Amino acid sequence: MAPKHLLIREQLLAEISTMCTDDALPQERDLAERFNVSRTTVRQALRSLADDGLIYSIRGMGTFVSGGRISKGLKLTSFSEDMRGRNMEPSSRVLSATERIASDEVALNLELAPGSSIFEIERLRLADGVPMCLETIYLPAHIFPHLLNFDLGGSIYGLMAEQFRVRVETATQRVSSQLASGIDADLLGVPRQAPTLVVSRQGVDGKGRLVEYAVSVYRGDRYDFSFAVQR
Ligand code: 16G
Repeated sequence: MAPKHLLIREQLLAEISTMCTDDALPQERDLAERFNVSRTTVRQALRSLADDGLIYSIRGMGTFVSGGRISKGLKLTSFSEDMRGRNMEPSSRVLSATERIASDEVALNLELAPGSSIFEIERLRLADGVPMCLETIYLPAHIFPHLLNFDLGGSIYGLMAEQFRVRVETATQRVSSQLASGIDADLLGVPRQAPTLVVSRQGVDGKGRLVEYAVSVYRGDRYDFSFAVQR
């Protein structure tokens, strides 16, 4: 059986999806009583929901439902995991998938020698059928042989793990803003020149190899990024 805190997380997730932004969750003590578990277990479930950006706490006030945005934290996750964690069904429209020689920018970001071969896959990512992000990923061809023969409409991280035993363990990310071009705006279903958040990721596997360079263009109205900072 799944650990208790995961079962409680699932139940709370179902409740949160019917609640409105900034609605208060019941007190820790009441949840512990209702689920017949310790407060430590309740706290564990709440912490995991908070880590995923679904709820937030204000000291002395309680815990509340986060806004309609997907809040990205410090956890390394895939698009599919992000959506499923929020009870949404991920899907993709593959816009293009090719094998080519890496451009200078891509070669630099994957630390490949000039002239190296890469796969370039461009996909529109949707949640419950609603466009969320436009993603272009570049993968070294020697690490993922015959990649284009596989179904690219599902989770690429799932495919990497199952077919190639490669897992992105750490990543360096850069976030910038950009006004949506005409084509991007049409695909994302936002007005032209709408603000977007562009996140580039250099993904490193357990062996320390750069296995992915990805550029994701997120709808500015659906995403935010939150970090704990320290002095
Ligand atoms: C995320 C990653 C992207 C990765 C994708 C895999 C960021 C900024 N980017 O969108 O690098 O390729 O997930 O998702 O988080 P998938 O496994 O659902 O295809």
